[in-house]
Amino acid sequence: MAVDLTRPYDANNVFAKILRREIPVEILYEDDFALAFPDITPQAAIHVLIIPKGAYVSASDFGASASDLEIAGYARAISNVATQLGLQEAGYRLISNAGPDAGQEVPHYHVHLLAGEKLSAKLI
Ligand code: IU
Repeated sequence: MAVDLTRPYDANNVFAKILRREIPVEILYEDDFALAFPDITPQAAIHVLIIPKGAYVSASDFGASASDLEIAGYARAISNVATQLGLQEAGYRLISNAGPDAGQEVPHYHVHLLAGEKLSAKLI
């Protein structure tokens, strides 16, 4: 079911459980602000989810409520993941779905990093 952006953060969502280490994942990157792990249903040769450690439902919630330090730290983490994956030259795509029209499924803010092949279906 698509995420309802009017609802408060649900601490039982799957990414919150991953952050609490209640669900195991292959951790590709971690720092004080973010955690990155492979998407369970990859849509590209490389498909990594990068999530902030704070409890935010969407990009809107994050942008409105996170501290400047968290926002800067998360942006830095995304850059670090791309660098760590060796994608500076080949490039990558970042996508974040927010709410029903975008089809957001997990109510913890996340960015999808897609890479490793020529990506099709360019929407913008
Ligand atoms: P969305 O932007 O909320 O639609 O993306 C959620 C993603 O989380 C989606 O690509 C799922 O494959 C992915 N995912 C996951 O990696 N592990 C899980 O346990 C669950 C979803 I549930």
